[in-house]
Amino acid sequence: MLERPILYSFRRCPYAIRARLAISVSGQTVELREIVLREKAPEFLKTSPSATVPCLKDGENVVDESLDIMLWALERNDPERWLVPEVGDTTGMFNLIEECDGPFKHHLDRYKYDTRHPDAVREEERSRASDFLWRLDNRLSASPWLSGTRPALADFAVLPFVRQFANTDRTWFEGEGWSGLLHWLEAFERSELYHAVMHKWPRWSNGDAPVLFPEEIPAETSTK
Ligand SMILES: N[C@@H](CCC(=O)N[C@@H](CS)C(=O)NCC(=O)O)C(=O)O
Repeated sequence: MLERPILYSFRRCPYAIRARLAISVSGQTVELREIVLREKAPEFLKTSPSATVPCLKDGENVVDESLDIMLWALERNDPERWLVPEVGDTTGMFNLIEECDGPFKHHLDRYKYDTRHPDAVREEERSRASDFLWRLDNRLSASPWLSGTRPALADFAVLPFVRQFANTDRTWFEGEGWSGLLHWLEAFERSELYHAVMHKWPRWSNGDAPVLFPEEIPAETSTK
């Protein structure tokens, strides 16, 4: 019997969220194992070389980076054409994602977790992270999504991090005048896709019955 791919995940982790978004839209089904970061399951530690979530095990193949998991899913099936942006090209999307994962994430962590970084000045970190957000807002004032009228890979790779930034101080965020950015984030937070990937899963332990992701829709409701 063909083994189902296993996704080690953590509900609130923005990297894991983006992996789940791509898996969900691609129509792949995986076995989801919810990991508690302060007490990582030994099976997860044996699988993930970096000991970070998300980590996907597909047979003998281990995919340990969230962006690679997105590509793993979308290269199998990309019904909403996330890999084919309406405006620009994939290189442009990867450049934006690199900026998100690099400098933006660096300042986001130092803003959100400033007490863990004794040399960080919260407002300074927030302002540096905001440089990236101003640029996103600029693009999002011209079109509802980063690459035009429909969303693509860059939107879903970046949105979980912008959401984390926004939720650090939502009142401040909403007062910055980023109207394109705010609409973009709100459209994401209202979407069915977002809600489908933010389901609450119980912590996984070896021996538990497999939890499928996306959830199986019971046969009697799926035809309605
Ligand atoms: N580059 C990795 C980073 C993943 C990452 O850092 N995940 C965090 C959770 S949001 C993690 O697992 N940290 C390990 C820990 O807290 O022990 C990826 O894109 O998947």
